[in-house]
Amino acid sequence: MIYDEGKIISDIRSHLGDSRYTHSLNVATCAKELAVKYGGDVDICYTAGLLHDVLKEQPREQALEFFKENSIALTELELNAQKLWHAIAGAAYIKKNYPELPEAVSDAVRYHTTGKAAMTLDEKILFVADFISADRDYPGVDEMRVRTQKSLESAMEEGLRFTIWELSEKCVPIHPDTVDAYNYTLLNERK
Ligand code: DGI
Ligand code: FE
Ligand code: FE
Repeated sequence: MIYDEGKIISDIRSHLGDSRYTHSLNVATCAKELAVKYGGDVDICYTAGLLHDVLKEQPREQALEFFKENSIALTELELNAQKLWHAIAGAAYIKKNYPELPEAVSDAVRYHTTGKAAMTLDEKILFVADFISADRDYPGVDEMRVRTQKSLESAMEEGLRFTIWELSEKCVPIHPDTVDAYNYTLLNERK
């Protein structure tokens, strides 16, 4: 890998507990495999996989402070959806602490939770790898793995449907990027 893997791994190790650290390594490995299969950028996908959840365990007050310091304005929905914060903060953290990395890495991290319309290949790869990494064992993960072998878009469509369904069941607000991502796959990427 062309980036400083040792620095990145010690950085995520210091930010994350054991299971989320293992998850990050698994997502990176999976993203690398998908990059090989689908012609994505192996280094970008692997690096984004390592870093994608780097700020997932940041305490609430610290995250709010980070947004303030970096002049990041959250929408009302985002302020009320703490699960989305680590993608927004994580992307800004990467830009700040790893200026040597291509923007494609922070972009993939930025959209790994919600998705968005018209994602790049590397963004899709991270999004799907996060659903099917070796540590995932939710009901339906096998179907997601089968779909991933068929096409990334088929897996994205199913993943987004699952997320929207689950959030609706729990009366949790759905981010516009999540809805846009779902509609875009249905309207433009159905094969
Ligand atoms: O960080 P991970 O757990 O590996 O996975 P992730 O970054 O995909 O986060 C999943 C969580 O994010 C899950 O609890 C659902 C939540 N989420 C995903 N899309 C949306 C969302 N939450 C809200 N409120 N709105 C969304 O559109
Ligand atoms: Fe995440
Ligand atoms: Fe993750």
